[in-house]
Amino acid sequence: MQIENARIEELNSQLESVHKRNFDFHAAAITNVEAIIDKLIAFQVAIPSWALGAGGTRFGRFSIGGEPGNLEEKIADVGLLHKLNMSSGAISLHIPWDIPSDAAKIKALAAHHGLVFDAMNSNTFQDQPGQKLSYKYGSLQNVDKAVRQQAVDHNLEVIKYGKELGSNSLTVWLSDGSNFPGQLNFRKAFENTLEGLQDIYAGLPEDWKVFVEYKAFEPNFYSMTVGDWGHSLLYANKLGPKAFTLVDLGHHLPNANIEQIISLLLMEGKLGGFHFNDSKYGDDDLTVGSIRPYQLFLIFRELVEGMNARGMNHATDLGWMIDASHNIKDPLEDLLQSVEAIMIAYTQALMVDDAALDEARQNNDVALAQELLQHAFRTDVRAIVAEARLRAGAAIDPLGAYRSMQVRKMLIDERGAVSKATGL
Ligand SMILES: [Mn+2]
Repeated sequence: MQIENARIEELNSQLESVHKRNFDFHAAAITNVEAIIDKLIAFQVAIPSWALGAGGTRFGRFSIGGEPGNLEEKIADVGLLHKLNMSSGAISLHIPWDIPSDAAKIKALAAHHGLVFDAMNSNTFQDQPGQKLSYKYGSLQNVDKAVRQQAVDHNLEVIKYGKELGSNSLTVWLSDGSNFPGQLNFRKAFENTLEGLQDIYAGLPEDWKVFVEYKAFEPNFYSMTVGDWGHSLLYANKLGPKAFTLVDLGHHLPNANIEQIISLLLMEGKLGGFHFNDSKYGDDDLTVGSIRPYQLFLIFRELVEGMNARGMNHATDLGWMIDASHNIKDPLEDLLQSVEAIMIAYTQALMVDDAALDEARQNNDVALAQELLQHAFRTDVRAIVAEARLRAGAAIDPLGAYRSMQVRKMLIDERGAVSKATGL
């Protein structure tokens, strides 16, 4: 299905006068509101292909119906999201789930929906049907050179597909690690992994980046070979200028100060990509901003401050992606909510009075420094975000529009109630 512009305009016209009143009221209190709106319009968050169906836990999976059954339908779903919010203009693919049989056709289809291809993702955390060697004891860290080579070859193949589609980055997340003390020699596991990453790095096209994603635990519960930002930064520094650390919000030990990690990675010029989600306990992969919105704001605050300090383009110099799973909600509704939470936190981060904050810090005025941050966080910026959307041609209220148009019902009519998407 496709959403017609006229339908969006019709729904917007019903909301426009209330929106205008809200916007005028809130905009009057923000000094740089026009500059903020320009930045919001430019900012795009990639949608991962594996988040468009119902997610599962190890206990079960409950289909929501109308799930995309192939790459074409996944692109169509992201196209629907982008049409509604004009902030989801990229899709991130996962190989082997999304191998394009006809790259030119897939590229044209994405362009038709206004989408580009974000980072490509490899998969060495599962064994695929017909695969020669098993990743049961790790991929790049494996004690068997032949298994390591198989994992390297897979990543090189992912780069090949990415080149065909016009992507320019590869995200490597390894589930490698150990479940029990004694299982691994940590140093040898690191060295094997580095050697494999070097082989992959050598296969990167000139204008590509590789993102090394870390995760503190799961699926291995004693050690992870790329377990934290220190490990990832070590690999990235040893690999070279095209290698960067990728931060996934759910991949830390409880209560880690993620905003500080971000500040220091940006200082080193080694933050490359970002995966948004939210969690209460571990890698819960919940809707962005649903549990800890203040943490999300503080993270965005460091992102904006650190990118500004290096003269970086907010929209293009880092890879922005949602990496979440949807066990009980309609994934498309959940993704609309996540993008909205990201745009709100970004807006609030852009509102912080940097000069006043610098001065408060210089004077060791701790209370004022806190006030300056919390003033931005406590400001209702929803109308600012909606205005940016309206100007970009999207819906004032994307979730409301999605429901008014009965998009899920139409997808179920089109694809059936038992379709099942590939993913996590
Ligand atoms: Mn991730």
